Amino acid sequence: MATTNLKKKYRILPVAISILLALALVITTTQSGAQNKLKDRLAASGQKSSGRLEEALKSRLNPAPPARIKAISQPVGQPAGPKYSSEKVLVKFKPELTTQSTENILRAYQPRDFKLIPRINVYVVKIGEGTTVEETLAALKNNPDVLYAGPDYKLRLAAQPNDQLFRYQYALYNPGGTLQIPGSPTGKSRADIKATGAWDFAKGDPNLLIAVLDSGIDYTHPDLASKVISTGRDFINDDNDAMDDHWHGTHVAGIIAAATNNTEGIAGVAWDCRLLPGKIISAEGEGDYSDLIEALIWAADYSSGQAKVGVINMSVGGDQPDQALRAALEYAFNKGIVLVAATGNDGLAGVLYPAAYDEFCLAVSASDYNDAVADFSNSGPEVDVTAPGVWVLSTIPLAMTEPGYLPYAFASGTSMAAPHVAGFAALVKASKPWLSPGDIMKLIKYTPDDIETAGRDDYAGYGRINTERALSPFKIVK
Ligand SMILES: [Ca+2]
Ligand SMILES: [Ca+2]
Ligand SMILES: [Ca+2]
Ligand SMILES: [Ca+2]
Repeated sequence: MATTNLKKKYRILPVAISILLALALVITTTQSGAQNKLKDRLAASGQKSSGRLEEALKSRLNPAPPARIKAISQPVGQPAGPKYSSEKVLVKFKPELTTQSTENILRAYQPRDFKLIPRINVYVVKIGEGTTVEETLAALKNNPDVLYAGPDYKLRLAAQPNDQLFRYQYALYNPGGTLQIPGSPTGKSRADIKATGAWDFAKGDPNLLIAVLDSGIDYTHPDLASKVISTGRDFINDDNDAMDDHWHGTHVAGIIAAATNNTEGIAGVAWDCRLLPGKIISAEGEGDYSDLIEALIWAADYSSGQAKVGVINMSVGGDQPDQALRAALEYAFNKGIVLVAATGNDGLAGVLYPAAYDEFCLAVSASDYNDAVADFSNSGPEVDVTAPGVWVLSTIPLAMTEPGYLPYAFASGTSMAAPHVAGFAALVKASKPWLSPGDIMKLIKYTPDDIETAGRDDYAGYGRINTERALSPFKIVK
C-alpha cells in the first residue's frame, strides 16, 4: 500500500515546552465600591478548586466596558465608521478680527453651541438644526472672514474585543506592567503584535480556513465550537474525528482563531476565520513525518462549500530534512496556501523541519512580553520572524480541565509563537486574496518591529511581527 510506503522512521514532536505552571485561571469576584473587580490567581496543576468557583464562573464578569466595537464587514482598507462628526465643525477666523466680531459672525449661522479652543483660536461649532456639516462648511468657506473651516475628524479606537480574558493576552495587546496574577511576568508596553490596530482593517473571512496540523482540536470547547468547520481528519487513528486527546492542538487553535468578541475566554488573531483540524500528533505527543505529509496534501485539497484552506499551521518539527515532506509543502504552496511552522525549542542553533524549508515556510521563533527572544527558541538563518511564545494564554480541552476551572491555560514554546503568525497570514490573505503565498511571506517578513540586534538576526529573523503595519493602508512600510 502507498500509505505504508510513505511511512517514515523520522519522528516529529509538537514544539511546546509544556503547559506552563498552571492548568487554568481561577476567577473569583469581590465587590469593591461601585465596581466589581476580578481577583485572579493561578491554580497550580492538580490543585483543588475553591468553593466559590461555581458561583464565580457563572457571573462571568467583563473586566472593563468594551471600547467601541466596529462592524465586522467593513470594506478592506477603509477605517470603520464615519470619518468625521455629523454635528460639529472646526472654524478659525482671520487674526485681525476681534473675539466679539467672530462670535457675531458665528451666531449668524445659528449654531446650537460653540466654544473657543485657546492658544490656537479655533472654534468648535455645533451646527444648527436642519443643516448638515457639508452645508455649514460650504457656507463658512465662502465667508471672507474665515481663514479655515473643516470637519471634526474622528479619532480611531483600536478594535478591542470583549472576551473575558483578553487583558491577559499581552501577545495581542500589551499595556505593560504585570498580568495581575501572582508569579506572572512584567511586560513592556506595546511588546505585542498590534492585533487591535490590525482588526480595524481586517477581521478575516469565515471561508478562509486555517488547517491546524497538530494533536487535534477540542471542537466542543465553548471558545472554539463555532470556529471549527468540521471534525477534520485523524491521521493517527485513521478516522474522521480529530478530537484532541493531548492538549497542544487545542491551545494552538485558540491562539489562531478562538471565537472573538463573544464575551467568552480569549480572542483569536484571525477574528472571523475558521479552523480545520488534522490530527498528526498522538495522545502521547508524538507523530510521524508520513502523517504530516499526508495531512498537508489533505488540507491543501480540502474544501467545503466556499470554504478552503488558506493557511496551514505546523507547530511541530523534526530534525531531519525529507524529500517527501518538501514535496508536500511545495504542493500546498503551489495551491496558494501560506505555510507557517515553529523553529523548535531546543535553545540551539538549528531550525527544525518543516520550518527550515525557506522557499515554502515562514519559520517562527518565540519572543516574550518584553520583546526579547526566548532562551528556548531555536535560531538560524532560516528564521523569518518572531512572535510571542512565552506565557501565552489559550484554550485547553474540556476533558483536561479540572472541575470548576476555566478551560484556558498559559503555555510557552515556539508552538505558541507560530499560530500568531498563522492567524496574521489568514488576516492578510482574507483581505488581499490576490496575493500569492510568496507575496504574503514577504509582507509578513518586511513589516515587523526590529528587535534583538539591529537588522535581521538569526534569533528574531526580521523582528516581532506587526500586524497593524502590514494591514493598515495608512502606514508607511519602511
Ligand atoms: Ca479520532
Ligand atoms: Ca472568545
Ligand atoms: Ca525561512
Ligand atoms: Ca533584529
